[in-house]
Amino acid sequence: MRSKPENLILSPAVSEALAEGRPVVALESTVLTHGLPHPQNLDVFHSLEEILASEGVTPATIIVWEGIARVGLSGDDIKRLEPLLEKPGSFRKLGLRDLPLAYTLGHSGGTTVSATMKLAALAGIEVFATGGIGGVHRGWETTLDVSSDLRALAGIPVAVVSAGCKAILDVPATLEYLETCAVPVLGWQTERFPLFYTAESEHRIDRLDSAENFARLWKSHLDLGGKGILIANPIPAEDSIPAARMEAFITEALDSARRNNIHGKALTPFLLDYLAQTTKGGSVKANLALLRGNVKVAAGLAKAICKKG
Ligand code: PSU
Ligand code: MN
Repeated sequence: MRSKPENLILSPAVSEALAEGRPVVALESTVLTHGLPHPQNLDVFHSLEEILASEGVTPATIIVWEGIARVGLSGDDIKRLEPLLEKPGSFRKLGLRDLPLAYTLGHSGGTTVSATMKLAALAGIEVFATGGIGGVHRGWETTLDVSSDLRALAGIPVAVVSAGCKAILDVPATLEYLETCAVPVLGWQTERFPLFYTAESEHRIDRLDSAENFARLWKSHLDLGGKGILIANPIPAEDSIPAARMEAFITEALDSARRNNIHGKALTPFLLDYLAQTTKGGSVKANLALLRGNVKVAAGLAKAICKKG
């Protein structure tokens, strides 16, 4: 028998917004705990929450803290969390499968896309903004390393705004997997799948141009029994890094991961950290720009579905 999710707490702001039918956007926390160095992680947390607030949308950053999943953080929560975000290693990386153990043993952790989608859905939130989803890793033919983010998109009814998928992945294989799972992949005002740091790729996708059309499409998708949707929003052109330049760094990062025998859940943070160092912060700057862009688009989508009536 399923119990009421007693390890899930909504902040007062989030539960009021949801009760009143006002727009809410979920934000993940692995980017804060594992994706960005201090102090950029704190800066980005504040700036993403501010962007949403300025759009009239309630931010719901999702994180697990001492065995309790928090959906939305109050000012006091943030004050207590800030010193922990300064210390690397204070938080685990929690995918969906890690939540039961975290609840049981009182772990604290940043939630990945898969865990954040699940917690958002349980809270009643339909739109979630992240940087870039995980996907099929290069070398999957031998490692079988496919992110549970893809299974989450296949099974959890949340619309995820992301700058395509992480460029470190096997991008065509990731797109094939999403097609297999019947997950709509829609380019936000583009017909070219974005590659996280790079605005465009040669991979063609279907295009969606307006929040009004998103609201209609979302309703049809749910009526048809669909679950997740990926809205692929390119990094702003002025922040885009040419794919060939990034690819040289990515090849180096993958080599280093292989030499150091890094795999499993440690792989993505290792690769992103390697890129942050070798690009001398260039990848971090791009990551911040695309996150901001994704949050703005997500705000528009959340507002549009609130009006759908
Ligand atoms: N952003 C980062 N570092 C990360 C992630 C995001 O800068 O590690 C997380 C995301 O939360 C994404 C997850 O859901 O990586 C995918 O990890 P994996 O490939 O292990 O499934
Ligand atoms: Mn993996």
